[in-house]
Amino acid sequence: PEYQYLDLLEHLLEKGDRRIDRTGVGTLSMFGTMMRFDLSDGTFPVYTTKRVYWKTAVKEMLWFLTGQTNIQSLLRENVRIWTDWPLDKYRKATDEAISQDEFESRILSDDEFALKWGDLGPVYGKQWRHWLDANGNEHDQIADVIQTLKTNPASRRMLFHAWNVGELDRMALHPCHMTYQFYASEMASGEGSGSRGKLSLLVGQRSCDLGLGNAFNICQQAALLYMVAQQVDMTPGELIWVGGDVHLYLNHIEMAKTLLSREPRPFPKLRLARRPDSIDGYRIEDFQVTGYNPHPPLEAPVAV
Ligand code: THF
Repeated sequence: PEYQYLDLLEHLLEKGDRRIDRTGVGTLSMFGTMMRFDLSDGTFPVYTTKRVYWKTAVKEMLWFLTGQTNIQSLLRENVRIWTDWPLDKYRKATDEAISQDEFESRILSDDEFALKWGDLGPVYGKQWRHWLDANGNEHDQIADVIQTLKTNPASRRMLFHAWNVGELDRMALHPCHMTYQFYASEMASGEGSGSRGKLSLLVGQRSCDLGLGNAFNICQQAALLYMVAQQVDMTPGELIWVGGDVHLYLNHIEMAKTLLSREPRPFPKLRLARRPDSIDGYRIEDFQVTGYNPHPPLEAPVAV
């Protein structure tokens, strides 16, 4: 279960540093934390003390992997978690009192409108798949990591990064989860078993909304590890998550207390139904999750 997560919440409630953040909402904050999740037995770390919409989170990860940055393709999958930022920008630019529903249906039905108002700038997908270097060459960091895992898995350079300094000012939001570093172990003991070893993933996240985003981040990063491990014929090892500024928004405090009052339950299991030919071939239907029995959902506002 999610005891590491609940411990962080408890620590923030008791000892968090209270400050006003960029969004003006205010947070309780701490600096420098780690959580480790062992995925080697098929565990899928979806928190249970409230219902987590893990399909939405995995769809967001699949969207990152497509390299796209426009919310139109997310909305086509009925994922609405990124709408607030373009919507906020649109309202400020036009002074139009447009509802979220209305804005989303315009993005979906009007390609020209989507092009103008739906793009988040060079965020995750762009940097992961199309990082543009000073010579004008594009780099597919995901393909490079997978290639290295296949050919030189003892490498200490298997990582991809989203913090492209020169493009930060054009992003709707600076990347929160930034570095994804892979590590392969037990490469010899896998001989004969069909597995080339055990694959672990360390994620470095500079800023973490513990009440809302973290539940999404952890399960989508686990999903990524399952996909990459499958592509390189390894078995999933550990997901190690390192947080910089880890915070609880002040308007999530009641929710946090409710989460802490609930008894966590065992994590569900994940099985990939299919082995696509490449990392680009995964669909949401491939993620077969069993044994997810969460407490009821809790709603919390997102700070924009
Ligand atoms: N900004 C803030 N303040 N918090 C974040 O978690 C966050 N993200 C992304 C970018 N900026 C952020 C956006 N990701 C939800 C989940 C993830 C988000 C944004 C919003 C959310 O509202 N979740 C609800 C309902 C989900 C649904 O409707 O399907 C939930 O109850 O979990 C962190 O990467």
